[in-house]
Amino acid sequence: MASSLESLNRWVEEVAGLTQPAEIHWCNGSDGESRLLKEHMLARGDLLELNQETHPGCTLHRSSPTDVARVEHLTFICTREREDAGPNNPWMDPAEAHAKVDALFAGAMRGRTMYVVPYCMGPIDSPLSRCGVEITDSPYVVANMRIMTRMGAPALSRIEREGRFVKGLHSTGELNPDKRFIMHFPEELTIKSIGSGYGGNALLGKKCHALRIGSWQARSEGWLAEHMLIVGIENPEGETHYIAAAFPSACGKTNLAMLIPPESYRKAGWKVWTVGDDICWMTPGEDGRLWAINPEAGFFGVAPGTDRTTNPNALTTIQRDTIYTNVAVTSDNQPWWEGLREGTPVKDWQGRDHDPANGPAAHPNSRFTVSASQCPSWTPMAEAPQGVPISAIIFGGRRPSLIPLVFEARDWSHGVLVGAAMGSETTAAATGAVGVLRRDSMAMKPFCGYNFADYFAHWLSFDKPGAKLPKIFHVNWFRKGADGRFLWPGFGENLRVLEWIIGRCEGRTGALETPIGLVPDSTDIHLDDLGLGPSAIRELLEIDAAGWRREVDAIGSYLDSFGARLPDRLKQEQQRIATALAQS
Ligand code: GTP
Ligand code: SPV
Ligand code: MN
Repeated sequence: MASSLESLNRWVEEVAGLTQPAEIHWCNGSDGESRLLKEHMLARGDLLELNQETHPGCTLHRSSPTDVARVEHLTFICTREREDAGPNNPWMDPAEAHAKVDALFAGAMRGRTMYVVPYCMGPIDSPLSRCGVEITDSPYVVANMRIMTRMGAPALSRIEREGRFVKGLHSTGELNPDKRFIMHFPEELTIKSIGSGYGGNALLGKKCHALRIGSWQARSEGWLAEHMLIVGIENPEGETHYIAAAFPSACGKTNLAMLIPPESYRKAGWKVWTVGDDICWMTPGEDGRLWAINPEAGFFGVAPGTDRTTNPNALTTIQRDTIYTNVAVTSDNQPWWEGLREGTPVKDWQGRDHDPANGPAAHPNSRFTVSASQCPSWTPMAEAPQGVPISAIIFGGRRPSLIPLVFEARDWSHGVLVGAAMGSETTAAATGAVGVLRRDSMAMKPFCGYNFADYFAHWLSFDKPGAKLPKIFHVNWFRKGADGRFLWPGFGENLRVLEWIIGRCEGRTGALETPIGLVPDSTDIHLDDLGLGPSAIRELLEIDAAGWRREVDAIGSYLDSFGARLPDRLKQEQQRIATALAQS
C-alpha cells in the first residue's frame, strides 16, 4: 500500500534511498498486522511474554541499558534564527543538523524493515487533530505508536485528504549515546531522531510532534500545545468540570488523571473521568472558553510507585494487553517494580538475577504502554471532536519546601507568571541528576519548540475581550516535613484540593488574599477527617514571607535570563508580588 499522496510517496522513496532498508512496510493499523508484528518481535527477543494467566496479552521490552530515558542535551530545535529556539533549548543550524544526522541515517536500515506509520494526534474526526507520518526501523516503536496514537488506514485517509502532515524519521541506529540526536525542524514540520529506541526520543507523535512541533504551530495558529493531563470532576449534583494540569515529567499527571475519590467523597457521589494523562491541545471556542483534546490514544506511564493503594485505576488498566518496558519480573514472570506491594522481584530490568546491590529492580523510568480505553475511569468525552471545556488550569511540581498545598492566581497574567515561575526537582524521566530543583516553566522546559519569552507572550495573548478563560492555580503534593516525609498524603486525597478549586471556579468557596495569591483558610478546604494534625495543616497552607521574598527574587533573575524578548507584563507581575511581600 503506497499512498495516493505524491509528496508522501516521494519522501518515503527519498528516505529509503538514504537508509537502504531490506523492505518497506506501510502500516494499516489492523489487528492482523499487530499480531504478526508481535510474533516477529517475540521471535527476535525484542519482546518477552509475561505471565499470560495473570497478565493476558502483556509483554516486556528491555531497552539497551544506555537508552532508558529522554536525553535533553541531545534534543535540538533547529530554526534558522538561533533566537527563535530561545535559551530554553539546545539549538543547531538546520543545514548543519540535517548534514549531521543524514550522515548517521545513511545505510542505517540495511537488512531491516522500514515501517511507514501514518498517525493522527487526536480523534480522527476532530478539527483540532493533526496528522503525521513516522518512518521507523523499530517494530517496538510501531507497536507503541499503535497504542499511543490513532495509527493506520484512517489516519492515512485524513492525510491524503488534507495533503499535509508532520514528517518524522526515526532509526534506532547503533543505540550509541555518542551517535544519538533528536532533531526538530519546526519551520519544515520535520523531526529526525536517531540512536534511541526509548519513549519520547522515539515515539515521535508524542513529545516531538504533539509538543515541540505542536507548540510552534499552536503559536502561529492561536492555540496551546501543553504538557498537561485533562480530567473531568463530577460533583454530587452531576455537574462535570474539566481541569487541565501541567506537572513536570514524573510529577503526578497520570495519577491525578485517574484519581479515585476518597471513600466519603465516593459515597457522596463524586466521580472522576479521565480524558488524558500527558498532553493537552487547547483552542478558544466561539463561546470564549478554552476547549481541549487529548491528542493521544494511550498512556506511556511511569511504573514505579503504581500500586493498588496509590493508583488502582492504573493497576486495573495495565492488567492486560500492555507493553511493559524495563520493569523487573517475579519468579512466576509477572511484572514488578518498586512500590508494588504484591510480589517479589527475581530478575531486574536488565534481566539479571535481582541483587539490591545493583540498585532498584525496575528502572526508575520503567513504563507501561496501554490503550487509554482500558482505564476504568476513561470517558467517551475523550473522543468528542470539539473537545471538553476547561474550567481550571493547574500548575505544580515537586517542591519539598516553601510552596503551599494550593494557591490561586489573581487573574490570567498573574497565572501566566505562576506557570512561568514553576520549579520542580528533576526526575528519572530524563537522563542526568535526579532531585535537583530547576525552573520548568509550565512543565514545558524540555518540550517547548521555541523561545520561552515568545511562549509566555503567546500565553498572555489569550487574555482578550470576549475570552472566558479558566482560573489558574498552583499545587504542591510534595512538601516535606522536618522528618523528610511527605506532609500531604496525595493520590486520591488530592480530590480535596480539586474540590476547593472547583468551588473557587463556581464562586462558592472562600480564600484569603496573600501577596502570592489566594490561599484557602483551613475552614475553606475539607481536611478535617484526614487525620492530619493542626500543625501539618498550618504548614501545608502557610506563606513564609522571608522564604517567598527569596523565591520571588530568584524568579526575577530567571525572567531576566530571557532578555529583551520577555514580555514586560511578566516582570511587572513579579515586581507587584515583590512589593507586596516587602510590605507584609
Ligand atoms: P510523565 O509521564 O513522565 O510525564 O509523568 P507524570 O506526571 O504522569 O507522573 P506520574 O503520575 O506517573 O507520577 C510519577 C511518580 O510520582 C509516581 O511514582 C507516582 O507514584 C508519584 N506520585 C504521583 N502522584 C503523587 C502524589 O500525589 N503524591 C506522591 N507522594 N507521589 C505521587
Ligand atoms: C515525560 O518524560 O514527560 C514522559 C515520558 O511523558 S516520554 O514519552 O519519554 O517523554
Ligand atoms: Mn510527560
